[in-house]
Amino acid sequence: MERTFYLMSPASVLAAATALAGDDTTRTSSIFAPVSTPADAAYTAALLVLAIAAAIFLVVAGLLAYGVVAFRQRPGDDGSEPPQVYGSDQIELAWTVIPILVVVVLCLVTARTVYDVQGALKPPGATLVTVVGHQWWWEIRYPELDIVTANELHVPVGEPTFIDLESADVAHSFWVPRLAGKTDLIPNRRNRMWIEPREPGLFRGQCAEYCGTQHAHMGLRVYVHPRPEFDRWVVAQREPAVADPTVAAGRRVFETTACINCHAVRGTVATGRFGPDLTHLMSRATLAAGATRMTREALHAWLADPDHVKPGVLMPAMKVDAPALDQLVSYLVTLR
Ligand code: HEC
Ligand SMILES: [Cu+2]
Repeated sequence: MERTFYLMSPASVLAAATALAGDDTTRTSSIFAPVSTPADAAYTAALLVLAIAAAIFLVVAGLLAYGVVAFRQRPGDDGSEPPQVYGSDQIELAWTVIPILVVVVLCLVTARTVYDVQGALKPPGATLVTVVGHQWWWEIRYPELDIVTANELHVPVGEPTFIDLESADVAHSFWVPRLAGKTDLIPNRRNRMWIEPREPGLFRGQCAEYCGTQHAHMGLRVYVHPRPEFDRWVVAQREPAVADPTVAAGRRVFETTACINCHAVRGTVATGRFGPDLTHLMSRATLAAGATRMTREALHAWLADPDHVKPGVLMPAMKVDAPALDQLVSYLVTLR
């Protein structure tokens, strides 16, 4: 996994992607399997539009097929023009009024769905999250819970979570197909959306607005938990970073390297915000917005040369020498 994808054969890319997807593939990201209120509304509207379009297609294609077969050229035709119909009020009214009715119905259904989804008021007690899009990762903050994490959003099941969307650089788009429609993250603007998942589990999302070379590796994972499990996650995330004395050497490397200008680890001198918060790094299943799994080896490869894992990435290779790199990785893996 520490190779760049485009140096690999299609078969090995597929193998790598399957390995990375792993257990997650049991839950697809199909828009046809909604599990959250806004996604349900969009799904219902989409089904109605599809049904109307299918009905129109069948009528038009059926008439066409009938015309082709019934009025085909036959032996003995005299080659003269068939009777021409001009200025039939009935026919012209029919092909004007029916499409207008169809369009009006589609407009009303769409307007209603948009109103239901966007007009929903935040009920008291809803979980609040701010998601900030970065090239190419997601900053996730829970303003009321004092939690900062990245790329993996945790929410309670059966309750609404309201999400404020912002961008630190270019336009991105937040899309978790089974939970809600897409909403853009625009610089200098705050968009809002919400989800209300009714099933626990892991739901995968992806940035849906091209935002630069690593747009495809701007994956998002939403973990939906039963309330008690979510509360336990919150308690763990609010803890300051583990301070394990056996990895003090690695911590020293971290704190004396430019890492701290870009990364924060709560309770240390590291307060940077350009890159993901590392306080509970190892609580995440994936590294670099889903580019690889979060393992010691992956971390090692990442720190040795992030560009090799995610070409074009905005984290520089820090050129830490080999012994210090080992110490640094040993420190990072204690950040649970
Ligand atoms: C110039 C700013 C910058 C510096 C310096 C920097 N990083 Fe990063 N780092 C980033 C950015 C940006 C990302 C997110 C990359 C992405 O996913 O596209 C990142 C990602 C990471 C990640 C993955 C986090 C996750 O949850 O996926 C780790 C771990 C990490 N950096 C550790 C370090 C360490 C250790 C150092 C010092 C040796 C360091 N970084 C130096 C900007 C920086
Ligand atoms: Cu993108």
